[in-house]
Amino acid sequence: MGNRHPRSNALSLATALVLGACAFAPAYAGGKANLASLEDGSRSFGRFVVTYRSGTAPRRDAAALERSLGNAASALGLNTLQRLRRTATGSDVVVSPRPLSRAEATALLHTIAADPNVESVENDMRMVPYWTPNDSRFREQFGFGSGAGGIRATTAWDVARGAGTVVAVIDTGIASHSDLNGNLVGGYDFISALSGAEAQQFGAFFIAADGNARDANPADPGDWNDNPNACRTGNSSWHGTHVAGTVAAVTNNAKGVAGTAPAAKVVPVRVLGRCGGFSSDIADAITWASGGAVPGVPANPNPADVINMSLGGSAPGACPQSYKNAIVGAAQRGSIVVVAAGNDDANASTAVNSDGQPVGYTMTNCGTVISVGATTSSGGRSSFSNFGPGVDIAAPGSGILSTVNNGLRGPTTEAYKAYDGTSMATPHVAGVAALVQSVARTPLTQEQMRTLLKNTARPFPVSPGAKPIGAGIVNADAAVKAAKAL
Ligand SMILES: [Ca+2]
Ligand SMILES: [Ca+2]
Ligand SMILES: [Ca+2]
Repeated sequence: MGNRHPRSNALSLATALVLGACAFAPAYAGGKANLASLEDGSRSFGRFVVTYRSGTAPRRDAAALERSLGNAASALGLNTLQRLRRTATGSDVVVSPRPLSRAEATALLHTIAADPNVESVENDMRMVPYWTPNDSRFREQFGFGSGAGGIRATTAWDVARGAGTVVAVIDTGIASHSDLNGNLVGGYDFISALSGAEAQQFGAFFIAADGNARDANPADPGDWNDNPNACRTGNSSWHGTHVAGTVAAVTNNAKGVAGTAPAAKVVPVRVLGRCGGFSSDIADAITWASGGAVPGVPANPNPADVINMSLGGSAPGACPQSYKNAIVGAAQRGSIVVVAAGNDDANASTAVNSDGQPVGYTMTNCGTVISVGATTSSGGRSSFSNFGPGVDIAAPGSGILSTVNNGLRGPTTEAYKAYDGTSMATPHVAGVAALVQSVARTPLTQEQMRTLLKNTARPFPVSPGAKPIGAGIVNADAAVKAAKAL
């Protein structure tokens, strides 16, 4: 029943065109040529649907059809137009021997339509799925939607899902989670042993908490601390598992959450343990994640297209030279480095250190990185988000639901929890960068990516006022479409 009305409309339109044919030949041809069918987002065309009038020779007879197509082809300088098959309703699907530009396709439609036997001809339009993942808690993930605070991922996913890309998450490691494990590949644990007086006071593996120094297993043993002499006490955070889930949780599995780049793979790189982690370990992790050589560590078989660093200094401080060097190397190897602006409601570019020097925050002050501020579900600046001229772009960072573990110390059962932080905003942008790289004809450089993400960002629905957090909220849909058009 659903097809009846459109079909009868099409038939009466065809009848009207046939009646007008003799007096107005050019208009007749143009009317039969459905030029609007070229507006399907394609950049080149090669597949068309021709419908010959019922009872005509090309409709009845393959040889006549071949002659008709051959005439049209030679008029345009093409060798041939090949008929693929006839549809159930009697139209013929034909293909050109090479991709045609829009102008060529337009000419072809006009030429074919000029044959009086032709009832209609159109581009075999490319349809796309309006894909919304079926994950049971997807409705709670405002960050992916098209509301005031959303990054428009739901529409971007009709164009790109990050297939073929790798995102390294340099963080606390990873807890096993059935809504994440399927998208993990490789990984490494870069947390070194303590030495000297620290080792004597706390134990050599106090930070590592997994009983050894660097090793090939990036599993997160928990980063709880109950020693107030070491750092603030608290339960395990499962921070890396949360961040990784926002990048690429297993999506459309009717369970839990979706990820920003559902078809990307995540390499978990462990650098943060109990009370944090050393810059020297983190610098090596950046080098390794991007495919560079680190002495004593096997090469990363999955070099990162994008590196997510939801970490930074706990107070203003100059960027360590080891980071700058590692980041320059990572960029040269083609990894896009995305970092968190920080959660101190401070200027990430000019905040002063204990000596009164305006040094800003590490990682924002580390050169070519893309720095991410946080926004709420209504698109306003999250009250904790660092800000300033070094912050490039913003993404959802308040109330972000993702994968974690229930363990207060070591891992127990898997769970989902909502966290706040620029740490949660950053993987949205890293995920969008993966979406972009998955459709770009040539992978974008760090600077090209920054420019594209900023140019396509959505203006803030709520102005951040005197605390700027970049060009706008990252717009996955606009970014992937711009990348495809490059
Ligand atoms: Ca270890
Ligand atoms: Ca380990
Ligand atoms: Ca899921």
